[in-house]
Amino acid sequence: MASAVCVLLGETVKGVLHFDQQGDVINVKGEVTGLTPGDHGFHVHEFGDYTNGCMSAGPHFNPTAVEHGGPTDEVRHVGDLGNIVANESGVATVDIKDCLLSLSGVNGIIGRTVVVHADPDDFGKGGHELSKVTGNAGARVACGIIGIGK
Ligand SMILES: [Cu+2]
Ligand SMILES: [Zn+2]
Repeated sequence: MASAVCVLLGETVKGVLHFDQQGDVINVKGEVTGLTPGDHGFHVHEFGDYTNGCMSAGPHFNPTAVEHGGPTDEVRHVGDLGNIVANESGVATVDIKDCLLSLSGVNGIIGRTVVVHADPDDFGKGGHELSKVTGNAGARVACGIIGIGK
């Protein structure tokens, strides 16, 4: 299995993401539209469950039970992909390389959910009570379940 795909759907926020794995590196590429300009928290959450919308996706995917962090931090959730940045038109071009996520094994993300948030992820450093849990990234403005790609 070398690729996965995710269609993000929210009230106004939409997007498509492609995941391609080469060895230990996953490249996440795509475009998200309908955002407010600026940074938006971007994570893989634990469950591929949409029964109650994006809330059913549960917490950040965190198989090692550690604190929340930024994507380049040593201590981080597997699902912590940082922020995507929307331009003045509300469009974020996503091109992220990550070595912790995987398409299989204990860090496997197939069947889990990508969530885009209303606010920036503070990478655990914001001093808010939620910083070390979620990066205090606010509401879930779009999400989509990660499926096996062609
Ligand atoms: Cu999230
Ligand atoms: Zn996290």
